[in-house]
Order: sequence, then C-alpha cells, then structure tokens
Amino acid sequence: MGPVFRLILATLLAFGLAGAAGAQAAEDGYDLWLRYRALPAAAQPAYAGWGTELVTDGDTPTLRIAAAELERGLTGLLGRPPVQSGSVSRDGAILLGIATSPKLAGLDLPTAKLGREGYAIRSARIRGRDVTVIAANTEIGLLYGAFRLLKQVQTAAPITRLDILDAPKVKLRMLNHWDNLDRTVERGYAGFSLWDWHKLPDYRDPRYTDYARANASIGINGTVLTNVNANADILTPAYLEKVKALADVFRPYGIRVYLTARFSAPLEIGGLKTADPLDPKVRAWWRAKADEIYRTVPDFGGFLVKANSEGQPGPQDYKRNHADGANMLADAVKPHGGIVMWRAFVYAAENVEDRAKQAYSEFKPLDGKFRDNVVVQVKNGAIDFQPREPFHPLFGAMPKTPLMMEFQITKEYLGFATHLAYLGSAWEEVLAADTHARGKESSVAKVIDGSIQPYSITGMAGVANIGDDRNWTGSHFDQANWYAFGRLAWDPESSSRDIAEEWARMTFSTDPAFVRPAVGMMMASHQAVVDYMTPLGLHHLMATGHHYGPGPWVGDLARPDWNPTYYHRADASGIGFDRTGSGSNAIGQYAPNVARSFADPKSISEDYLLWFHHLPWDWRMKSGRPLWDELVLRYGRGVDAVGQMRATWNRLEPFVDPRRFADVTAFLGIQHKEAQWWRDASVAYFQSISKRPLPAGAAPPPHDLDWYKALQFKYAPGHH
Ligand code: BDP
Repeated sequence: MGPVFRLILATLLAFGLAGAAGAQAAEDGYDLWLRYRALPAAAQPAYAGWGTELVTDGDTPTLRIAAAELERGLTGLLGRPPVQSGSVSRDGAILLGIATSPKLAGLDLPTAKLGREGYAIRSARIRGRDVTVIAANTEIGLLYGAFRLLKQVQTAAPITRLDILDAPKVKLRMLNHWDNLDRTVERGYAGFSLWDWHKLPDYRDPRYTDYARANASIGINGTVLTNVNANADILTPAYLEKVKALADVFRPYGIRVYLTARFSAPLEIGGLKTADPLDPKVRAWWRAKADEIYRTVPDFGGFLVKANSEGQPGPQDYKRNHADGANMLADAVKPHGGIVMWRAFVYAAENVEDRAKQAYSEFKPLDGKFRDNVVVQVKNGAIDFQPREPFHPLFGAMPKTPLMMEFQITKEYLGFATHLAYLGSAWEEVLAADTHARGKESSVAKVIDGSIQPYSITGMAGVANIGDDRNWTGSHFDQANWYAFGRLAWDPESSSRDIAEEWARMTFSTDPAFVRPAVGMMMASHQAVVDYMTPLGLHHLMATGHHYGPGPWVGDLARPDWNPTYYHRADASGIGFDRTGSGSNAIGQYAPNVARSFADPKSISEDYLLWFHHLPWDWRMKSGRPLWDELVLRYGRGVDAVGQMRATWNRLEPFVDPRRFADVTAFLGIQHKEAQWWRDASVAYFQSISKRPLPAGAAPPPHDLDWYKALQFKYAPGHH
C-alpha cells in the first residue's frame, strides 16, 4: 500500500468510520468483540504516544495478518494508524518478532514456557526506545499475542510496564459444527451454515476470513466442519476440494480442519459390502481415503466420529467395540500425523440400564485400549447437554485414555438464540468439579488439561452456535458463549466472570456503569434459565423433536429414555431419579468421595438433588420449605430473574447503540414470556401429579394443563 493511500485510508478510518461509529451509531453485531471502535475521549490520553510504530520482524502470511490486525485495531481504537517500519525508530513502537530473532536479543525471554502457541508481551527498552515487544516461538504465537495486546487497549487496560506471559493449557481447542451439506445446521439457531458448499471451492466468502480472525482472537485452533450425524459425501473428491479451500483460508490463522467420518462410508461411497473395522478391505479403504485427504489438505487434523449412537452406524454393527472402530481410523491417519476424536455420547435403545450410566459402562472397560492418536470426546454430563448436569463420571475414570471435553455452545436446551444464558459460569462449574480421579483432589479441568493423568492429547470441543446470521450467533449475547468457550479452552481454570467482563468491555462499553450490571446479569443468567426450565436437578423435560418448550408430561415415545417422564419420575409420592444404591446406582460410577457427597440428599447441592434422588413431595429442603413448595418457588424465581434482567438492561440504554439495544430488549421480552410459559406449564403438570396446593404467593397457571399440552411447534428451528 502506498503512503498516500495509507494516509487517506487512515484519515477515513479515524474520522470517517471510527468517528461515525461512536457509542451511539447503530451496530449489527457483525464485528463481534473485534469492533475496534474509538476509545472514549477520557481513556485516550493513557495511550498518547504509544503504538505509533509497528515493526514486524519477518514477512509471512501469518505475520502479515498479525500486523494488519494491529493496524486495524489501533487505528480504530486510537484514531491513528501506526507507522509500519523495518526497525524500531521511535518511542511507543510495537515490535512483533520470533523470540530468537536478533532484534529481540538481550530480552531474556522465557521461550521454553511459551511452547508452540504461547506468547510474551513486554515493555522493554530497545535501541534507546520504549518498545512494546510481542514475542513467541512461532508466528501463530505472535498472532495470538497481537490479539492479546489489542485486548489490552480494547478493555482500556494499561499498556505500560507490561509483562504478560501466556500459553494454552490445552492442545486442541475445537469448534464442532453440526453443519449439513444442504446448509441446515443441526440444533443451530443462527440461520444456515456458514459453509456455502455449493459455491465452494471457487467462491470463498470473505466471512470465512472473519470467522478465522474471530477464532484466532480467542485461540481456537481446530474446526470440525460437518455434523456428527455424518454424511459420507464429504469424503468424496468433489467435496474434499471444497474442504481444501476452507483449509487454505484458515491455515494462516492457525486453524486446522477436521471432518466427521461416517462409519459406513466404505459401503456408501466405497462400493464395499461391509464396514467391519477388522476387515482388511475396509482398513485398506480408509487408509487410501486418508492418503487422498492428506494429498488434498496436507495439514488435515483428523476425524470426529459419532458411532453406534442415536442410529449412527458403528463398529458394534459388526460385533466389534468402540476401540476396534477408533483404532482402525487412527491407523489410517497415523502416518500423516492425524488424530481421531471418538465420541463417548452413546446410549442404546435396547439397553435398559439408566441412560446416565451407559457411556461409562461401555468405555471404562476400554481404558488403555485405544491407539495413542485417539482421544475420547466426552460431553460435560452423562445425559445430554441439559441445562445443568453434574460432571460426567468418565472424567474420573479413564487414566490411560486421553479424554477431551465436549460442551454445547449452541443453546439447544437453553432457549435457543432468544434466551440470554451466559454459559461461561455453567462450564466453569463443571471444570471446577472435583473428580477425585486417582484418589486425589483433581478438578475436571486438571483431568482434561493432562496435569493429573499425563495425556498425550488434550482438548476441548464446543458445539458451535455460529450460522450465517449477520451477528453470527443469532443473538448478541450468544457471542459471549463463543468467546467464553475459546477462553476456557485456552485455560480451563480461568474465571468465567473475568471472561464475561472482558467480553462486555470489548463488545459494548468499557464504562464501569455498563460493565458491572451487564456482567452481573450475565453471571446470574444461567441459573435463571435452569430455574424456569429444570430446577433442583430435574432434566430432560423438553418437548419432543425441537427441545424448545416444556414437555414434562411426554411419556409415550418409542424409546423410554427419550421421555421426560423417564427422567423426573414424578408420582403421587414424590419426584426425582433415584441414582443411589437403592436405585440405578449411577453414583457408583464416581470416585468414592464424590459418590458419598452425592449420596446424601441432605448434604448434596440442591442444584443436583433430583438428578440423584427420588424424594417425597414434603421432603424438607435447606430453606425449611417442603420440596413441592420449593420447586414451585424455584420456577417462579427463574421468571423473576428474567424480569430483573430486563430492568437492568433497560438502564443500560445510554451505553449501547440503538440497534443492538433494541435487539437485546426484544429478545429479553421473548425470554420473559417463555420463562413464564415454562413455569406455568411445568407447575400445572407437576401439580396434576403432586395434587398439592400452590405455596402462598404463587399464582396459579392461567391455563389448564391440556392447553399447554396442545401447543405445537412444528416449524421450530432444528425440529426433527
Ligand atoms: C443431542 C441432539 C442431537 C445430536 C446429539 C449428539 O439433540 O441433535 O445429534 O445430541 O450430540 O443433544 O450427537
């Protein structure tokens, strides 16, 4: 870019775009947390004379991206572009360089601690100048460092005396897109798939680049492009060319692509008569397929597999086990450095065992039987992404098998895109839970980051909430869940409150009068949803097919374990699923210390009470109230909490642009209405069973139970 053009562009950015896009100019949410709007005037002086020069040591695609991001960010935030130069020539320069570069000599950087993806940011003196150094062992580390430094300015944090050192604790930080080749998205509430398969590979939508930027800014380094309910067509040559086009866009951002492998692909696209993992022809087919993929995408990451679960094909169709299946695929990708992520989300229709126990029963005996390039991907809880679940017992039970976490970012069971539920706090609760793996104190976070059990592969996956909606995630606040997922995957021990705060500062406003209430609202939001949908450890009470509204009465589905009545077990005497020794004994799958703490209904956290216990309606709760009264009050508490969120949000209008303010306002209105519906329908149903009067002050549902039962939502998103 010529200097004159650069100057014009800078002026435009400073006075045109950035100037016009002050706090009040309408925003559509496309820019996510990378808005780079001008800092408020009061914050600007702290950055005077800083970031005036940008020195990039080297010239590669990734370094160019890092430099361009810094230029874009600083120009927007500070209203002036840095001068690009080949060496430090003035105070306030930013120097981006590989730690071993002669330009960084004498800084004594702790390179060993940075690993392959970490970075250091330091205020230093170089050639007599005050310089901010971003150093890393690799250029991806530098890109991460560039985003980190930008965050410092975006959140209006100090840029003097910096000494930041950060490296990811988890190796694979992955998004799982449940995207189909026809662009529908399984359980997606943000429009259609971003991947425009039909126009690929020739047309590369610029959004792919912005997707990669956003992911790199939070450290995501892998993406599974396709639905776990897989389609073998993605493995055909025409589609692999399309995958290659995406991989080429993502590569300089440090993001590898992965695909879901349909276990029966050898039959469907290979012309074979079997997909038996021990059959030599099948093994040869997968090896050849892997070779072909790697010829097309040399840094292909590997496969994600859902097998023998909810009708998906798998090794058990041939009387083989999960290890046989996973190892066969692992052998195919091994020569190329690929991995297999094999999901533990399995439960079988024929199996009468408590569904919460089935994954453990199948996988625990296979501990140590997987190849070293297999990682077993385990959902956070033993059922299925319910609004709240106790941590999955497998996390404490497979010391010889790398386990990776699977969270659901898309809010299938939490009100879709319209309900505000910040999931950082829910995930933190799971990550902080003590597994007592190997008999010692050890959080789920420490298990999955490999510090308790020395896993060769560590990882965290999030089922993406991204679609082609202009704001990416279907709602402005759902962007926070994408953001929080990336940050927790980087460091599973980080604080969800801190994450919410930095997100709110970058996405809306750094003004404490905005940040404090907004973060408070986010931090209370998950509990609110749990309360109005499934309080006190209840779970799986959603209506059939779409999982949108309440359906606690449903009890007639073909599979018992698809019925809400299977899970809440309410009858005239009480409610809850007995998973203690007198019931299914699912608690026996936890370490003895954990099992003991769950076994006593008096000491267990009431958040998990009815998950593990069937209790009489007049069971005395910690509040002193009978269980029935408490249940009804919890439902009401959830609705009230949404009312409070609305009131809080209304006070925040001065800090938010009109468009996003109106969007969030409308969604909170929907949430309030639907929270009330959830509460009323659930109370009407449970009262028809408990036959007890409502506690004092609780309003009777405005309709009778049949009215709620008759509601149909044939076209709710994601219905199937
Ligand atoms: C369930 C979803 C279903 C997914 C399944 C999975 O309802 O659409 O296919 O999870 O994770 O919660 O495989």
